[in-house]
Amino acid sequence: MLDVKAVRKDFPILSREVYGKPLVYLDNAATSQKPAQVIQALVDYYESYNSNIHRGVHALSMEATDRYEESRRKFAAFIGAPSTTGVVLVRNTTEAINLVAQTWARRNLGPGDEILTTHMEHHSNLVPWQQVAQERGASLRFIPLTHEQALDLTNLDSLLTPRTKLLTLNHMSNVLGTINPVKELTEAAHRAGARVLIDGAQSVPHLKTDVTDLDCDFLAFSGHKMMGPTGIGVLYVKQEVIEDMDPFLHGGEMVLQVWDDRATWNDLPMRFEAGTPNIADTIALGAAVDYLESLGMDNVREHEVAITEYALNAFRELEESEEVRVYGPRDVTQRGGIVSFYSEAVHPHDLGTMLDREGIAIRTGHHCAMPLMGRLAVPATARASFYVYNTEEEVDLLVAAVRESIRYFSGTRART
Ligand code: 7TS
Repeated sequence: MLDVKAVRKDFPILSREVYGKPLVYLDNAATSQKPAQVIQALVDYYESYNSNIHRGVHALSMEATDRYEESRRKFAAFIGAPSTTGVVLVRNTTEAINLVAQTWARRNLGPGDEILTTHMEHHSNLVPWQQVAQERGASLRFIPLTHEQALDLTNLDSLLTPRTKLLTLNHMSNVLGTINPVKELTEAAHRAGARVLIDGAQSVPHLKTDVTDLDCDFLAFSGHKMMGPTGIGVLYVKQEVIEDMDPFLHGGEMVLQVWDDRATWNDLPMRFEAGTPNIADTIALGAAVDYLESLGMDNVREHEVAITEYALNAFRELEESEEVRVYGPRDVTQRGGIVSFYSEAVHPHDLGTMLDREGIAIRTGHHCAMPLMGRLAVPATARASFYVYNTEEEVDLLVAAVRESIRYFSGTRART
């Protein structure tokens, strides 16, 4: 069990006020807050050993190189990767997915081929595939949703065909919180001869992830959603796949030898990391991984299951009076700590603004999932998303403020 009180003390920002009220931060699916240990890792780097890496013979450069590569080893261990060969450091999930689209997919997709994805993807795991499909004459197919917004796998056999070259899907939806059965889907996709990309942006920060067990070919995730800084993310690629991939950006760092008219590539995974990398943030993400490991990912999950269950119960009365619709599976073992909801009485943006005045930070909008909004038949939703430092008291404040906003806007409407 997490000692949430103690955890909260590690996050300096949680003691600030917003409009004179204690901050209630419920926008963790957008980005998480950072513990002092991560902030200190950034300060230590810039104060004590800031220098460029991999090429230097001086002490600072060697120290920075060691710490940078140590972080890469931490990321590999955190996701159960067999080695660091397939652990490519990028800016974020979006860049990781685009890297796969620009390299592996452009080379391996041709006319008539299919990319299978789902109706609950973030734009980052949809638009790159639209682009590649257009360029290569391939097409996109979609796994539809059930009425509880889980994946409807009834017709999987007809969706996964010999033409399917890639299955790409999120492990956890950023709108619905739905946890998708990625291991079973990976097995099915491999049987059909397709490669599998898992968008782990929402899952890696919250669920113990083991790429060896999942057997996926690619896994993408962002450091900033798992207590690390912005600007650093990871693309994991299975060894047999990365060995057959061409570099995407060309220049320094990614080459071994260069002549006037040609060059050879550096070892893996460096050949995918052209130019000076994001040294400070990589090292600080290493500190974030240490922090998460010290909490224990099983404890992280246990806390989030409990708080999500509490939140779903707290919303029940508003649901029963049909003032609020809550999306995603009812079974908390099938979902993460993301609760999207919608009220006919108040536009999500107005709701978000009202909650903000109470110091409560939630996200409102389409959450970069416009096609999904269309399927839910709403213009936008309000979304609360939890992490290790959130408490039941904060959920109570959220639900009370939502109730109050609905009353206020219903009253306004009645008066006009
Ligand atoms: N995939 C999923 C499932 C996401 O939730 C996000 C970000 C991304 C990809 C892109 O991550 P990035 O780090 O490259 O931007 N999701 C959100 C969100 O839900 N609100 O703000 C960002």
